[in-house]
Amino acid sequence: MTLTLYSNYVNSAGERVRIALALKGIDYEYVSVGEISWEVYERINPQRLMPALKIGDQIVPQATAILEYLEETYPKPALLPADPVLRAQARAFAQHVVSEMHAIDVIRVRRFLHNQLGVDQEGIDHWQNHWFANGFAALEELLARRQTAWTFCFGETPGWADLHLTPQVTKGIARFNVDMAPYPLISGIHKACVTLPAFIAATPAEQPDYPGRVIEPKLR
Ligand SMILES: N[C@@H](CCC(=O)N[C@@H](CS)C(=O)NCC(=O)O)C(=O)O
Repeated sequence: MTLTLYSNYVNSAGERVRIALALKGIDYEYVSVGEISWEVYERINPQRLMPALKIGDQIVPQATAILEYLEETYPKPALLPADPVLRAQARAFAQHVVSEMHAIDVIRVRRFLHNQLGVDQEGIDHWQNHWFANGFAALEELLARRQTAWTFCFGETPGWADLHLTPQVTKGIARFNVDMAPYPLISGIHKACVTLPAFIAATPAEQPDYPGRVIEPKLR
């Protein structure tokens, strides 16, 4: 089955999928939404969010749904732990990144705050910092309560939770000046992940549409 990933270099939800594809060694075609235009992309993915995966002639939006598909269809190497409780904990950890952090810090939310509700840049920064700190504090505590201090979130090999955590941490440090000092467990796992080939291959700088530096989307 031919797989086509619609994403762009800076798309952190897409980066999760790119890491999974690389960890599983799956071939796919990369299509930059910036290059085909949003008008064209909207016809492909009515949710109008990146990423989306085209499987044959079918489209699947939402990174989590795509990751579930990949895990079910390409089970080796498994990204979720074998133990059912650890699996649930890995999913819960990932869901915290997706729903309680990323969904709140995306550009369309910041644009709405700024353009519709009149929040100034200082207020936007406050919003951003609050949700990054709130999210990372909860994730750090989840890691601290693990029964085993694994190298990665829930095992000795990188998986589901790590591929959610790493792009969020990288983005927090590089683009939002998040101070990671209060989160030593997260920082240790992030450090272990960013040196791995699958994680490097998924970074913004390795994508064909990378313009040489990350260009921050404008609020207005
Ligand atoms: N819940 C979605 C979120 C996708 C999402 O928000 N993607 C961002 C980029 S990281 C996007 O498409 N932003 C375009 C916009 O906000 O207009 C997922 O996990 O796939």
